[in-house]
Amino acid sequence: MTAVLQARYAPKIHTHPRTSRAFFFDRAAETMPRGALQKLQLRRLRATVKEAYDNVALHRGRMEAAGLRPRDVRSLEDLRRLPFTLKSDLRDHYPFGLFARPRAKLSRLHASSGTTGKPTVVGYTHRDIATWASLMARSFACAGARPGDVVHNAYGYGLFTGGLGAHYGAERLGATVVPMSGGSTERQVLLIHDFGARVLCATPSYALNIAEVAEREGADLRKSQLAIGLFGAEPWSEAMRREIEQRLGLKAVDIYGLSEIMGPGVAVECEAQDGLHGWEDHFLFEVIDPDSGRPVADGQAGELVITTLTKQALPMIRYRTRDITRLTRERCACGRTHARLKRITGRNDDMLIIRGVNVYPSQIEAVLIGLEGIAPHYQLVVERRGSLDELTIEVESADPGAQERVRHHVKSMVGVTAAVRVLKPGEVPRSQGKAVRVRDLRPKAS
Ligand code: DLL
Repeated sequence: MTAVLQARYAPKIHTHPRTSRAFFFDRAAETMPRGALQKLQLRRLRATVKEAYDNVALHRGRMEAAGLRPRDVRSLEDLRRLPFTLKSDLRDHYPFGLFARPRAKLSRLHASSGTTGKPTVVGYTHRDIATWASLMARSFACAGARPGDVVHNAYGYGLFTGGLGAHYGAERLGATVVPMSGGSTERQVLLIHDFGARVLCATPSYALNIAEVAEREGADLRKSQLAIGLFGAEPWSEAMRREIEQRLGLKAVDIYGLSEIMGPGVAVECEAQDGLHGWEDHFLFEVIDPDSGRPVADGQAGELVITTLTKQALPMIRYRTRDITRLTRERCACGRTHARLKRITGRNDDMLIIRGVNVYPSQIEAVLIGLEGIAPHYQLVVERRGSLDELTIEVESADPGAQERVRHHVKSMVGVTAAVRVLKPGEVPRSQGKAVRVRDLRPKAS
């Protein structure tokens, strides 16, 4: 970040609006010097590996097959000798097979449906829930939320971790939570306004939906108390961030997490908005080459792999997230010492290969949002013609020249040739949670 930007952000970053004191939820943990952090990580890693080995047949079997015992983990580098865990392992041991604690000792279950087969089920002990709440509280504070704020929580409540994860975290911070969930968008607009929400929690696509409904209703949320949006659960682009910031009049902060590891609050941006701090006292982050499985250098893109350090019910050893990101350990302007993940551009399995060109939906999104007169709602339709995959981009516009403009800009900026279907305003389905960006009509492999 340039000195000018640092100067602009510095006074705001950690200053409590009412006390003008630097504000961290857990200053000692968040600013822990690297040496102390690594010591803590190693102690916790050894305990986690032992728990997993002693209590989960899959982990014990995999380690034995690799000729490893828990006591062989003597340094943080030894992490690389441990076998990976995959999403399919959770499915194959459905529902509770990877739990390290008896089901009766758990206080909660969550699940995600996914597109194929059985859901992935995750469990939490009482302590896991408390840890999650404090990591979410830390994440809220890192994003700029403060005790006493009204937090309007539009993440879905239920088996999805977004709603309850944000809810417990906001309460733990000392905020006043409005447990809205998704849907009833007109009502959301009214309550954001009337209850004086300072913080909005939603998926970025739903935040945009809220903005659109507010504009239609003639409610100017830019004049409301809203100051911070905590947006995540799906990939989104820098262009989308600017669009939401402008239309809702808030600072849009990126938050990342996944149910297999915990839920929201695994990593979050600080007010510098320059990468997401991954909470390294609770998780180990690696970025690997998805083909070879070998770690890539800091700054290089690859698949994020996470090991939990404090989870009791569902310890995860080298979980392959399929999410693509880059890791940086450079010092951050905010003073936190924890490594940062760069914006998660998409998932390995969301990547489309169109005539040999790798395309992530977020790349197309960035182009569409930059175009005048094209609404920021879109879907990508993938079909198979002969042996080739074809891409059609569905957008909304009232401009007769939209089709050619979109085709041209996508070709020149993403490098892919796509057909474009222009729909009337309002015709692309709106999201109330995670947006469906891709309609894959290719025949399924049997
Ligand atoms: O989406 C947890 C969450 C809730 C995160 C609310 C943030 C806010 P799952 O439903 O298990 O959990 O989906 C996890 O969503 O592996 C990523 O592919 C994607 N994802 C989550 N956050 C981001 C983000 C929740 N900030 C999967 N940017 C992950 C890009 C994200 N993708």
